[in-house]
Amino acid sequence: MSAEERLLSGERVVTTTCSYDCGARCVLHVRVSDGAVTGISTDPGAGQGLTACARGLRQADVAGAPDRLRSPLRRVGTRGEGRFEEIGWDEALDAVASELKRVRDRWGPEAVYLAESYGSFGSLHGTSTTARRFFSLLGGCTTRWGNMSLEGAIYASRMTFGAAATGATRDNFLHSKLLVLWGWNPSVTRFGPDTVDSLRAAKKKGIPIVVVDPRRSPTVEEFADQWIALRPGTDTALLLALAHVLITEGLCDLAFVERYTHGFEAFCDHVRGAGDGTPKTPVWAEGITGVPAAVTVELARSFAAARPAALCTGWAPGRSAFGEQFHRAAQVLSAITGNIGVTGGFVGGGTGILPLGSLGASFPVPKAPGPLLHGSEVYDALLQGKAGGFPSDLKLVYVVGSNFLNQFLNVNKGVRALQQPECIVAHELFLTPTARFADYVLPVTHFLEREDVGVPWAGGAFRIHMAKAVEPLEGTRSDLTIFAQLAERLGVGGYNDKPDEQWLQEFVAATPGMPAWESFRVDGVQRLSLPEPFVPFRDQIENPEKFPFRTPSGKIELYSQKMAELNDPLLPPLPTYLPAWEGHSDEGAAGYPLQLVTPHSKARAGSQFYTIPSLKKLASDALWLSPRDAAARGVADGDTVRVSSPRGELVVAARVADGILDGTVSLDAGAWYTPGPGGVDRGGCVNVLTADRKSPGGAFTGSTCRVEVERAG
Ligand SMILES: Nc1nc2c(c(=O)[nH]1)N[C@H]1C(S)=C(S)[C@@H](COP(=O)(O)OP(=O)(O)OC[C@H]3O[C@@H](n4cnc5c(=O)[nH]c(N)nc54)[C@H](O)[C@@H]3O)O[C@H]1N2
Ligand SMILES: Nc1nc2c(c(=O)[nH]1)N[C@H]1C(S)=C(S)[C@@H](COP(=O)(O)OP(=O)(O)OC[C@H]3O[C@@H](n4cnc5c(=O)[nH]c(N)nc54)[C@H](O)[C@@H]3O)O[C@H]1N2
Ligand SMILES: [Mo]
Repeated sequence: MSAEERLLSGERVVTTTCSYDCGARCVLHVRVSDGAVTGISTDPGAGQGLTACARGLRQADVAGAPDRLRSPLRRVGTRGEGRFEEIGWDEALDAVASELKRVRDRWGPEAVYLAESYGSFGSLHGTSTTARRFFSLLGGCTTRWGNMSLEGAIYASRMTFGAAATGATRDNFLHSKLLVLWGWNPSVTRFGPDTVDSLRAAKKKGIPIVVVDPRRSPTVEEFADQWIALRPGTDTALLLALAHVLITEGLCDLAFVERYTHGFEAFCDHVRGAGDGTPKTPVWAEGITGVPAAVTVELARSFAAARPAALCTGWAPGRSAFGEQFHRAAQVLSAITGNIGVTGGFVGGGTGILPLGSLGASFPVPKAPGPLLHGSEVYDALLQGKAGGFPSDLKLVYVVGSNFLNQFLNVNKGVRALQQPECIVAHELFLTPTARFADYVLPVTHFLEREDVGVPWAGGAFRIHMAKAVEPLEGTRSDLTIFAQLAERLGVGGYNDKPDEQWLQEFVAATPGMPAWESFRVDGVQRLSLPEPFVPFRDQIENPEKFPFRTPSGKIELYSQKMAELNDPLLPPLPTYLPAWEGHSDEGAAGYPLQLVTPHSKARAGSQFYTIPSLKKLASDALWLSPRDAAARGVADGDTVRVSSPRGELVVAARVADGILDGTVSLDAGAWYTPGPGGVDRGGCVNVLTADRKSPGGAFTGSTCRVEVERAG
């Protein structure tokens, strides 16, 4: 259709972006006619580097899905059974307000556990911010600490650099002489929409790329000149062995070390084995990681020779038992080779903080008092309460933008724990495995039905205006509206006293680098033009007297003084390989010989879109099994297999192929828990297998799990 024909037919095109917790944030052009979405496209030209993926292009299927919730629901069956009756909004809001009041009056605000997450990342309609603001104004509640994605990276970044945010813009890749993508799969798991484009440009330029991953991932297929396969959870051993080569062969950047780092001597002693009598040699690491010593020596030499070189860490290796050690070791390796704060280097760790601000101005959250639980403690806290040493007896669970039963560790314990509270409320678009356990489900709007500002979380120097494409689906309300209406019922003032547009206008005005609201709204996309790639800690390196690192020594802490003060053998001051529970060498897990990794899916954002047929057919929800491990179990490609751990069992199809290390299996996270006979999950939800145990530094341990596999039936 030509532009003229469009105009005549009354069709308009608006710009928006997905607001999910996906690393990308891409341009969507939404065609709307007669109040309905008629198509979605993206714009590889004008929006260079912001090209949407299949998930974005199919959002009309999500917003218009037949299983989308269209009425408030009240439970009539037993918890989790999934039987509900439809009720009116007034009745639902009255009931939820009265439950909140009852529980708070009787047990105090800390008896409410707010289970919020990032169903929406919008600046105004963010699920975490809208919920936290409500409960703060209400006087507090119990909340969660521990970032499920990258707590290991955050912890390490704070200890090493005194800062949580360490993101760089992606044009930086083009200035590296060597890229090592470590436990990172950006061809699938999106980290800024411009990441893959920049990697493609780097590859075209001839920059060598090494990928370190137990799987031959799509990133290995697309980019790797060399694939180094190591056993999951052994990364720190390999990083220390690389450091051993650098130190013993005199390949460190000593001028950089001298000027900017603290604790080099102690680190060298540690690597040479002064403390425990074990030098961290490539041969030592080979026994742990499975990576041949010669490969380690060669990688160390080429990393040192390539100046600058970028050691780009993903988050899955850090989302594990002792995951903070992985990020500490990677950061130290970058520091001793002088690759911090320079164009073409990389700081393994967190995300964000560009001149536009990290996550941008967003709906303000006043400070709420209240106890904190780590995400891995929530089920024990629900089951045991104060008697078990937890800060409160939880009576009401309030879920906003999270499918935590599916996405937290140890689903079967979660199923038992969710029988405990007196009331569960969920704001949802779909009847997820978590929402099935609610007493009240309140149906919410989709992002195509709201105006907002989209902010990338991984080093993207841009903002996207999210136009409201269509009116909310009948029967749904935004989280903001729901909380405002509950606030009114509970006599809480000031929750939302402005129209959406006024809030957004204020956010934009308060964000440096943004144009006037009206022109942003018309242009749709605001890109920052940066004179050179944005690199974290450039100031600290170029002008160390004026900008010291915010660590006790004012330098990059190879030896962390803060960690030394903890005096905790599981959080040692120097990056250390600590053999993991359910790691490859854990004899206690002998009955479960295979290590499970759980990557994110190309067809989902977390657990979302699992029920959308057009996306489901793009998913590859099969268990990857090496030919040797398959043969040992009599499993052929396509067979149905039973996967078990001490926590639970699931059945799923097997995909037998080269491309995964022997002893390791892989199943994408995010499939929906669908219990069948005997509680065996038929949906393929990995977290029926994982253990609800946190790493000492707070890392979420979804990548740490041992399992056994057998042919089913
Ligand atoms: N398409 C898509 N994109 C997404 C998301 C999504 O659901 N779908 N989710 C977003 C979110 S919330 C996040 S937090 C990020 C997640 O981003 P990441 O945590 O980086 O991604 P994962 O897919 O879990 O894992 C990346 C790679 O690490 C490998 N790996 C696993 N364990 C180990 C290990 O012990 N050592 C090494 N070296 N490698 C290992 C896996 O095989 C995989 O290829 O992605 C974001 N982007
Ligand atoms: N084993 C294992 N487990 C993992 C991971 C792993 O790699 N391995 N990854 C972990 C990571 S990195 C993450 S981030 C977590 C993700 O865990 P969650 O944040 O709980 O995951 P999502 O599946 O994204 O759930 C978001 C929910 O919000 C709903 N939603 C969407 N938009 C809105 C809205 O506007 N309002 C409201 N109220 N709801 C909305 C969606 O329907 C969806 O059910 O999972 C973690 N779990
Ligand atoms: Mo995440």
